[in-house]
Amino acid sequence: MTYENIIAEVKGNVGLITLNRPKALNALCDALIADLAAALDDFESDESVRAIVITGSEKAFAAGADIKEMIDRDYMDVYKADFITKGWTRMAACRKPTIAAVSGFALGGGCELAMSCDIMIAADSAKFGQPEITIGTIPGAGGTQRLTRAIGKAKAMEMCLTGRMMDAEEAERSGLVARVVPADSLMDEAMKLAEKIASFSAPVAMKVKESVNKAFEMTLAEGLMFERREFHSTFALEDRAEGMKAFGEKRKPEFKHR
Ligand code: CO8
Repeated sequence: MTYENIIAEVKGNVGLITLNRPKALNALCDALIADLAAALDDFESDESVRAIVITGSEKAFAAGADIKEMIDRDYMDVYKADFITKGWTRMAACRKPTIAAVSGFALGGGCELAMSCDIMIAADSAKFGQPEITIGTIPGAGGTQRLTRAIGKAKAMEMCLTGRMMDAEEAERSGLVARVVPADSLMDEAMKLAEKIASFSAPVAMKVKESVNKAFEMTLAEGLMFERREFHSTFALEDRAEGMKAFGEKRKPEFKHR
């Protein structure tokens, strides 16, 4: 499938989405968000895809929602259309593991999109920020929520209240990104990570993702119970039987993703 604002391709068992509006630093216009949602639908229904990487260009992962598209909208426009809810929540709703490979600017909605992914890997050139306050608005796709959970109140407040950008090294130190790598090896490292995840049982990886995400939604007792039930449920999988059998036989497991 070809899209106007992104490039979507399957490489081995990894679905790769490259945001592709270079002239606007990958600003997330409505059409791009629709393309992204459609590509994710495709990847979710493609059984060969077991992990998804989303990236931008060297200069910008994405410089935010498209400001030019928003300029003339009024309250009733965004309220009636429930602006952001449909397309924007698609990434967070993705059941397969997702990795954001971030180079350059990840600002506003760009930072929020990256934070909707399960793992963020940053090039040493990456810059994160929630600059909405500088244009008279506030984050609308998780900037005040996911950022606060990731890096804590002190830094999240500072970033959202001043629009200050955080570089890659600080982002790693603060817990926003899993790893910082040299810019020229970003895609190699992100694809390697995705391929590693894709080499494991797909339903098990989905259960890991769902369980970790519950930590942000439930009390500890509820989360522990959810985890235990998911753990129990892996005993219904052929891949659990194969994984443990292979360990006993000192060989590599051959997962069937069932
Ligand atoms: N929207 C539209 N166009 C943009 C955006 C954007 N967010 N960012 C950059 N561009 C365009 C510029 O207008 C410029 O276009 P043109 O050449 O036609 O003038 C082109 O991209 C290149 O940009 P610059 O010349 O500004 O490049 P610089 O290297 O000088 O600066 C910056 C790079 C610092 C990233 C700068 O472009 C900038 O500050 N961009 C805006 C960042 C920002 O404020 N982002 C937050 C947007 S609001 C938001 O994301 C709310 C999210 C809410 C949830 C989602 C709801 C949909």
